[in-house]
Amino acid sequence: MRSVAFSLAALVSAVAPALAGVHEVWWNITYVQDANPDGLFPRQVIGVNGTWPPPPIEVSTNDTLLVHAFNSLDEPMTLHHHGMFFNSTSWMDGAQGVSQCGIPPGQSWDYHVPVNESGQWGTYWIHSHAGGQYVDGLRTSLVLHPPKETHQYDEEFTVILGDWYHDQHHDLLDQFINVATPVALSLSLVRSVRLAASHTLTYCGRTDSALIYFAQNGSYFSPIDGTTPEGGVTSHVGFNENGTLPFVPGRTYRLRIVNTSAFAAFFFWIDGHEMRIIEADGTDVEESPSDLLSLTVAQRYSVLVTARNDTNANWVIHANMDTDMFDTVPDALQPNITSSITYSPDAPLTDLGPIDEYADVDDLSLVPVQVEAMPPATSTIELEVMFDTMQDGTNHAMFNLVTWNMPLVPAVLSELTLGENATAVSAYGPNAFVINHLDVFDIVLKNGDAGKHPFS
Ligand SMILES: [Cu+2]
Repeated sequence: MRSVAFSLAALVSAVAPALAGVHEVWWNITYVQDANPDGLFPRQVIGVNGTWPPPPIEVSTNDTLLVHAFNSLDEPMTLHHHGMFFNSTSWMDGAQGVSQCGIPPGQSWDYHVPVNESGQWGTYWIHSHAGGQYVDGLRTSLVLHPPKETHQYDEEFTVILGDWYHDQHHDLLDQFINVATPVALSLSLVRSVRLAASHTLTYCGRTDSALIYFAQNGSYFSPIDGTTPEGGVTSHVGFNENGTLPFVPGRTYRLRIVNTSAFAAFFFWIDGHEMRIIEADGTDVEESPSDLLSLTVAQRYSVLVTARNDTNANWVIHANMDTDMFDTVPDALQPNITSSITYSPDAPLTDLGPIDEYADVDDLSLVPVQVEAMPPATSTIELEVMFDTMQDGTNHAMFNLVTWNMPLVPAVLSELTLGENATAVSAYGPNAFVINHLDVFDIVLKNGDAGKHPFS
């Protein structure tokens, strides 16, 4: 028995390294001209290797992900792998000024994402975490495939949602922080909140339009045959009504829906089809029927959708922005966008129109497949969110009446170099919190503003 156990152990250790691979991508972060995904306005965006949208990434959980990022922009940039754990390598987390300095123009940085060690799978996304670069387009989906999925389905699609702006993010920010801009007006333009803890969000309250598009196996879906989108450099991808998901009767599909917005929450539903939620933000959950999904910024849900038995009609997919979040809804803004499910290219499109009432997903009622008891918290951090005018007349968002300024030395680098002073809270500027390793703490967020706000 003993020798069998030993030889098995030897076999496992000999085999395991060979199973793990490295999923490598080379990303040259570039400005891309003439992107016109909504067909309304060609603009410069931030893309990858001269293309937009940036390539969607799908990785096996046997592998690590290695992103070789080269910065061809004229300002520092970073990449943040949203939702991924970087246990003991937090300098790979990509938050400029918090976990790293931005990659300088003309320089490169390799992001090692330990997919095979983090114990995570499911639906994530990647975005710039420097200034508002992701508002300018530096964002894409990241799907992690375990060797065996919890739920059964025949095929899967990634559904990417996002608000869309015709102005560059620098112009949006300038309008907001301008001393001449009265606070009420400026707040309707851009809201920038930087969470000192780990994340930066740029809230842009003046979106111009919205996008929905699809990916599978690391590629985007082309426009429907016969359509000629006003796409410019983005005309190879089917956006909104120019895109469609092909369905075959009898099959069950997994849709991985990601909200990559800067600001807008979406309501999502499919005419003539029911959805069953099976994943929330990387956690598999027991099947939970849902007519309507609500996704705030950065949220992801996977749903199972079983195809209809008939091919007599195609059906509209709805993605409506939650306009309650906007201070004003400009006349030109169409907050409700559509795409479709196609059974037959010749069948008519069925659009059941608006729904009576929006409702949020009751996410607290979702049941994880692997239930883990929540450990008791040993401390509480209270953060009150406010937007107000500073003494110099500029408008800022703030936690507990203190706005965030990017430190010269990112917090993680201070932590790694300060030795025994690393736990001195004063080393990290205002609104910093020092907690003990493996402590569990609650964050209580209080929204002191009149508008709704997402946090991630
Ligand atoms: Cu994020």
